[in-house]
Amino acid sequence: MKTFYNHLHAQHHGKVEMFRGALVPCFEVPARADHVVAELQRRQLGDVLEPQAFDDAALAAIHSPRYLNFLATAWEQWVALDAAHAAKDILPSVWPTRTFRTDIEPDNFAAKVGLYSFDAGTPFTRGTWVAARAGAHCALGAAERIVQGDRAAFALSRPPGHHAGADFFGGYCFLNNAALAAQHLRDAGLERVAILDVDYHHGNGTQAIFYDRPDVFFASVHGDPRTEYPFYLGHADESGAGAGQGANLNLPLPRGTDYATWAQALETALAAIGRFGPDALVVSLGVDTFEGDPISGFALATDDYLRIGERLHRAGLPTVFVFEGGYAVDAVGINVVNVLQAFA
Ligand code: SP5
Ligand code: ZN
Repeated sequence: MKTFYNHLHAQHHGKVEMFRGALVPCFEVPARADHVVAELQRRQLGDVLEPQAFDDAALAAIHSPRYLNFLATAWEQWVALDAAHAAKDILPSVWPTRTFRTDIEPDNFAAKVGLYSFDAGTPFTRGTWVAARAGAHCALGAAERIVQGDRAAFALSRPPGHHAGADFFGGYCFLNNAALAAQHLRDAGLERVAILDVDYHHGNGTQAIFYDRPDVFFASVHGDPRTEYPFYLGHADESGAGAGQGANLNLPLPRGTDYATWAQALETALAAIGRFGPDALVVSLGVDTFEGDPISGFALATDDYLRIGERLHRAGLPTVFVFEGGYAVDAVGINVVNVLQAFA
């Protein structure tokens, strides 16, 4: 299985995120991807390639023009406010909640940051746009391998993507890599694509992007949003809208869930995907379901990731794996590569 990776990911290196009234060091760090690359190479699990550059039009198939323009210019706008800003990251501090307007982009920079974000845990740094774009190209490159007939490919994208919507960032995500991969498959002529999101956190961005579409099925196994981030989406009664009715499946599970229960939800998701009958599968591969994860609450063990990989192989679909969360930095490489190696 080929892996698509770009060293430019390291240019996204946030300093701090807001947590319980304090700024704490970011959990989403460059070392996460470095550990995955090292483990892939240690086990010799196929080539690690830099993706080709894709036109920004590929990003516009998922993200809005004004959001992409914001991402591309945010850092220069920030530094233009005050040269001293170059030493600090951008963090939002004000948001348009219910009753506010979101159709008008404010001139004020802080107001723009809030318009295009949903949490204070996702710093935008000097290198964020370069890294996020390179990560999106990894997802597009991996999807293109499937178009060319490979059984599987891995996008080692960083920053992650599944919390990013058509026009917002948050949850450490800026561009929705899994959505871009799925759309690339559609645009290449595959009629139906399924996305299976196994990250601990609900993929609110991916769900929102495809919620009213019948051609892309979204299934997610995740921590119950009543107690777990991102809180405001991911409930079991969200089944799609309009033409997309029935093409969304959420399987929320309580904090503390172990592999036996988690694996039953995986079966439910795969059965629904089987009924949908996709031409390919995109897996949002977060490994923050790991028992040692510092910000999550499931109890999967390192060997369980081998079983996940075997099970996904038995689903029998051409599969694009896209890296998402997983914050136990020393284990993230082993856990991700367990899935990939067992699949291969
Ligand atoms: C892609 C992804 O996995 N994004 C997750 C974003 C979660 N952000 C909120 C983190 C809350 C941190 N809670 C710290 C608990 C420490 N005990
Ligand atoms: Zn996550």
